[in-house]
Amino acid sequence: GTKVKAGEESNPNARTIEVLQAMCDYYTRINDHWRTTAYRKAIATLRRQITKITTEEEAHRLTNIGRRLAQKIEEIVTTNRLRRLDQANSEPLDKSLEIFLKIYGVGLSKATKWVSQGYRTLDDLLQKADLTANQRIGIERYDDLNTRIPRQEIILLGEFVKREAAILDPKIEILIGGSYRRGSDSSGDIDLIVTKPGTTSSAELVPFLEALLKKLYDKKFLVATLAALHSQSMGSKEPGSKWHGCCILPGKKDALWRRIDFLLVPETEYGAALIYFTGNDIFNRSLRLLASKKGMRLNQRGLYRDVLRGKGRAKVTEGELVEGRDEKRIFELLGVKWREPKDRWC
Ligand code: DCP
Ligand code: MG
Ligand code: MN
Repeated sequence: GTKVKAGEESNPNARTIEVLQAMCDYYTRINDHWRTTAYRKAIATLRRQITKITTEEEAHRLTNIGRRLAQKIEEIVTTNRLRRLDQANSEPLDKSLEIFLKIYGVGLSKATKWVSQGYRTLDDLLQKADLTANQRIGIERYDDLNTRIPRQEIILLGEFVKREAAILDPKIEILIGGSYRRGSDSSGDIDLIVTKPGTTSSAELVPFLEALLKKLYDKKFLVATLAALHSQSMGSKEPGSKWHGCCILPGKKDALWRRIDFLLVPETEYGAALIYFTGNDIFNRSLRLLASKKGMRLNQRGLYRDVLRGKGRAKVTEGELVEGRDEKRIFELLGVKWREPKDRWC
């Protein structure tokens, strides 16, 4: 996003960051994840600089800034603009494509295909296209699902779930992760991490979640399922540990449909899962890379050591679990200073 950190104006690279951010926003809009990530990383690096970076060479010496980005940085500093950005702004992305790309769960290939088939509006899709159940939900609830959720509503939604969960099983613990845990004042969805003391596998939590989901449907809190608990569509290594769907705040007038995710986590993996589900995604990637450089492996289940790696860091053996339970301990073992969730947005 276009988040501006306090004190950004005083950063010596403020103008460069501003232009790169606009370029990053453009790549986000056209769903170019690879370039979006490259720009986000470069911006994160620039934010940490205490001097103004003025040349390609200087920029290229910094972490996460490749040759082409370094050239762009020099161009911005010398001309105060970026030709590539001017060009992006003057070639408005095909309007239909832009609309289709904002349908929940729709990527560039699907959106492009629909445009090439002659569809131009959401109505065209509803009436003529061959849609999956999820695509239909994404279109019918297009405005709702493209509206960010205010922090106060996240709190209310979370309280609703926690209340029902406590009635079913008072030992269950539910924490709101994702951007909410990082302190965002609005979120794209609500991410709930479910655990229980004494559990060692997420399978032990499945009966509870099934009962909870049923109750939440009965209470008209849940309104749609996008990825069921037992679907393997999400490529999860442990099927049956997550659920994705939509919910509304019961009793609220004109309540919008909101995206809601549940993640089941045994106590033994809670710390690693917290790190993963708190994010953000870039922060997670950098921690994982660091672990791999230290001969370890971090995933959403734990930190492992003695991982044998072959060519290109490809994993050969699983390694031995060092820590899964304790979030702070994982930072320590990685040799990283503890970062509060609010400081984990890049
Ligand atoms: N995550 C990740 N890599 C991904 C997707 C997710 O590491 N490709 C992790 C980090 C995210 C967390 O899962 O913070 C939750 O995913 P969300 O997509 O819900 O992202 P956020 O909660 O961070 O942001 P938003 O406000 O858009 O929901
Ligand atoms: Mg989220
Ligand atoms: Mn989510």
